[in-house]
Amino acid sequence: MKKPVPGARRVPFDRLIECLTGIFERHGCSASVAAILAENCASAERDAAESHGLFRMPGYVSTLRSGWVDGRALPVVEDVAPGFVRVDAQNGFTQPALAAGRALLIEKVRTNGIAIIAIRNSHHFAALSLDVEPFASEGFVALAFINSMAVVVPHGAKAAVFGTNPIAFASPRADGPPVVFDMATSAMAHGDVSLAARENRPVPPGIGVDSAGQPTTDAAAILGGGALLPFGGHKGSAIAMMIEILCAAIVGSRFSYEVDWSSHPGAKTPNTGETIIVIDPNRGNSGLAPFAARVEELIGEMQEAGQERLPGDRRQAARRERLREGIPLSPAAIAMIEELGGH
Ligand code: NDP
Ligand code: PYC
Repeated sequence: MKKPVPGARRVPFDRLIECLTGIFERHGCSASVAAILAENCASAERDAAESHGLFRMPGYVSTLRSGWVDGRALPVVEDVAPGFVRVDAQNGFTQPALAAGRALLIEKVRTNGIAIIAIRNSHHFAALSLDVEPFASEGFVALAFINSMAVVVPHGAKAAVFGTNPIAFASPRADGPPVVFDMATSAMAHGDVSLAARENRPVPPGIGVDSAGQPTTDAAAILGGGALLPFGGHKGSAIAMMIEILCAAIVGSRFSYEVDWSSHPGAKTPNTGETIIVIDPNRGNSGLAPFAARVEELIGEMQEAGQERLPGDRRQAARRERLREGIPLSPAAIAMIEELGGH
């Protein structure tokens, strides 16, 4: 785990949520939207998801100020088929839209064994793991996708078309918290490239290209006219394409390349879509062993084979430590919070 920055102050998780709620409300969110976003952002910070916690607060605020997103939007939930919930976020944030559709989604999963929620006209600026983990805590398997903004060049192409389009997956297991993975389908998340640029650090080779399409390790060149590459060459590129289809085409959202901030200076959040597939694993039980026990067997085998770190382990360890000791806030983070009107 990263060492806390010298001079960092620890604040309790609930206190951080309270402070961020105030910032969101002060910048035009309704009380309910502010509460959801604040908990989401503080949870990312609690889990040491550095590129999608407090780092995102200035972007949220400049986007709200720009008028690009509606912080008071009331999502519209539609029951479109036995296994299909559609939510129009009405140009608001994705998390309140997911909260609005969640009860109907769970009811459908319990009835059918599987259901999908497809959210459109929505802004997601956060860590996707937080959207899937609660389903696994209730005993379901969940798979989520978001498309973002065109910063990723398809394999072999010359211009950015795809977003950084993350996938997150969560499954219950018998002897521990849900096993979760959460990953951008770009070779690096845009947020991590931005952190590297801010700290004047190079990124590893294979992450991106400059404005002439040449490979570069200069984070600023990738952000300033260059682009990111998909992870895993043609394979990651195909998955990024699938996510565009699942998040945009399936529900009438924008593709990443259709996001256009030019009329709203300061806007940073993509207005696209999120799709989540939720499965009741007990419906598929073959009788071999309960689902969560089978997952535990698989994890045991992976560990026996030498995998010491599972996906999600780092976040869980950070969560345990930060809930106990408080969330470390660097002097720069404290200054940023104060500048945004937080106290
Ligand atoms: P990482 O590459 O850091 O990690 C991807 C996954 O692999 C995580 O589940 C991680 O677990 C796991 N992992 C990392 N290293 C190891 C290892 N050595 N052994 C086993 N497992 C490992 O994530 P990304 O940089 O791709 O994504 C960062 C965040 O950016 C995500 O939360 C994502 O949702 C977010 N994002 C959001 C977007 C949006 O539109 N809102 C767009 C793109 C990204 P662990 O988490 O425990 O480290
Ligand atoms: O880090 O790639 C990213 C990202 C895009 C939108 C929100 N986060």
